[in-house]
Amino acid sequence: MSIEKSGFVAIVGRPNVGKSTLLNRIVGQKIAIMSDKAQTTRNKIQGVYTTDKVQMVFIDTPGIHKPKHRLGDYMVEAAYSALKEVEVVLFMVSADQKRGKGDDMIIERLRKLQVPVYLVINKIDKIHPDELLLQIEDYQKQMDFAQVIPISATQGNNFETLMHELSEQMPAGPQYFPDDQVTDHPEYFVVSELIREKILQLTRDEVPHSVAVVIDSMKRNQDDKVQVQATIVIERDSQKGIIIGKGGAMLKKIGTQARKDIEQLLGDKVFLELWVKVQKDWRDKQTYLTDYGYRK
Ligand code: GDP
Ligand code: K
Ligand code: MG
Repeated sequence: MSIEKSGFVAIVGRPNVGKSTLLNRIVGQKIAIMSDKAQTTRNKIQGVYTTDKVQMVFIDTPGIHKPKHRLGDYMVEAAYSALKEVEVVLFMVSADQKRGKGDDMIIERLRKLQVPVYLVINKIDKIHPDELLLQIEDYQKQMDFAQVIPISATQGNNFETLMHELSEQMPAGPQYFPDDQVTDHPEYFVVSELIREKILQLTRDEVPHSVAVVIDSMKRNQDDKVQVQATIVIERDSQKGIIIGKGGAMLKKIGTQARKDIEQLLGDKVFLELWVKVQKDWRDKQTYLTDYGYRK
């Protein structure tokens, strides 16, 4: 058998509804390795699901609910425009939470889409079936969903149904990724920009705009914490002291503030490690970074 159908599925929903948990179930393993392959889209490919007949590429759109930082508006627009190009959008909500402002904000945008939107009500293990019916009724009043699928991402209820319905929705298409590839990450550059922004804000005019931040690695741990290692590259030794600060105070401040923004961006806890390096030819590296496809 070979792949006959393929397509993209976007998962949207406010934080903690269970998007990562579902993705982990989809890829059948904890996402621990992120490749450094370039991506042109601003939305991270979170998981690839491959059977003998169909390949579905799941993208997470973390920018949707967090338009707070400098790249915010751009991220939100990019996230929503990406939704036009997928085969299905999964709008995920949590069965044990009432519809809130965050949900309404997303629904408002989803209503304008031409692509089918599935309402995925997660965490049904936490509630009584009567409550579930009320939830479904409430959401169906907000917009027309192509499907309503209640699931439990942790227990696995209805998971097969969801995968089956999605597979049915996929058009004829090629295999985009090799069988064994489950994830890919394009967000290096935005993460490096967030760190660079903090350096410029906190050191003011003492460090020139030519400072570069290179992401050495980005890995997701077993507990879903994202581990980021980055190097701040400067051109002169004199700048090193400014960035590190007295007893490392400045570097710590940069790290703390950047970490908070990165957490907002990714929607997960982040462990950030920063190094400082003097290197006169860092511009080569910056060229390398633009290869990641990020364009403001
Ligand atoms: P995300 O922010 O949307 O990616 O949400 P996560 O996948 O990180 O899940 C947030 C929390 O909800 C975690 O503690 C999960 O273990 C929990 N969770 C996710 N799915 C379910 C579910 O189906 N049932 C229950 N009881 N908890 C769940
Ligand atoms: K989370
Ligand atoms: Mg998550």
